[in-house]
Amino acid sequence: MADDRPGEFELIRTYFAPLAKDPGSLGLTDDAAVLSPRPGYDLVLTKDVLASGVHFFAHDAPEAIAAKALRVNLSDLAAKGARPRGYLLGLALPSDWTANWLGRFCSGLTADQSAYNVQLLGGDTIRSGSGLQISITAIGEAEAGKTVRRSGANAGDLVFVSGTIGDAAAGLKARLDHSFCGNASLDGAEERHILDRYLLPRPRTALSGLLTRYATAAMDVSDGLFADCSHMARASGVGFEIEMSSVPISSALQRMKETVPDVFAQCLNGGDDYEILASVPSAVASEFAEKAAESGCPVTAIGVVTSSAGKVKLIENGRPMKLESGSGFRHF
Ligand code: TPS
Repeated sequence: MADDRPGEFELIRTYFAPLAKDPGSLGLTDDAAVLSPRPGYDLVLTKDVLASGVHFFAHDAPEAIAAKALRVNLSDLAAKGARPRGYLLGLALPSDWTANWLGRFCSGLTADQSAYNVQLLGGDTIRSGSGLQISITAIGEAEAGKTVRRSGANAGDLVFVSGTIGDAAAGLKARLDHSFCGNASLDGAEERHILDRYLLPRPRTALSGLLTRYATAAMDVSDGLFADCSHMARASGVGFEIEMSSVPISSALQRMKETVPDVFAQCLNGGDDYEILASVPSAVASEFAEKAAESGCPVTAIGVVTSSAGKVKLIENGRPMKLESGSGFRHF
């Protein structure tokens, strides 16, 4: 069979060079990109590696796979209070890749580049020994010294989360079990909502400036809400007390709560949410929430920071609930 797929250099010229308009990318013609941070700004760097079967399914739409790979990185930048500037792309293609697949993957990147105002700065493409793998390094900038860490939460701060929690984990369950939506009595719109939340995270870039202004600590929720609360509590040397009934959920999750309560509980800590978890001093908490709502990314107070180091206490109907140990997503 004739192989009409482009070779490595033609592939860069045809597919990737049109994505690299930032002069620092040198048109993808050199060994490296060159980036000057603006005076008074820090560069903020983050990388996520995604693999088929681990973060997405091999037969998912190439546009959506591209968008997810970029967006999970933009979510990390937002959580640190940084604005995105560009990204590096490492792509390991399975041996049966097609020009059509790559074209669609690149149109997914093109759409998100204009939606989030970023450009491809450089990268590398190889043939994978196994399935598709994508590694993106996103580069952002934040006013010097103003990035938000996981480690700054203080006792008395309020704990906030953006958007709604659990939809993506429910979407993953629906992908794995075709009777899932029927069993949970979800209607068509609710089903589309959870499937969409699984495949297409919405990085909360609009919150980055508010986090640098108001938050004492922040991170994005990717491993599971309570697992990530534990990560932030430990990093800050404080405890969290979370009121379960305050955790914001969509109407799809509300229905799951009524129809399949055990599965609902698992979804709350299932991960893939890409929402922002932040601690904010109580004196400025309502101002933060008002400004977040104005920015189009509403936030909800779900609890308080306590002085019991590393402990996350979940409260339901006034009673403490046990947090399963080892809960949340782990690769190893
Ligand atoms: C096919 N999942 C994978 S990685 C991760 C989660 C919740 C945590 C965040 O990733 N199976 C498939 N797709 C998925 N998204 C999952 C399982 C769930 P990382 O720790 O790499 O940043």
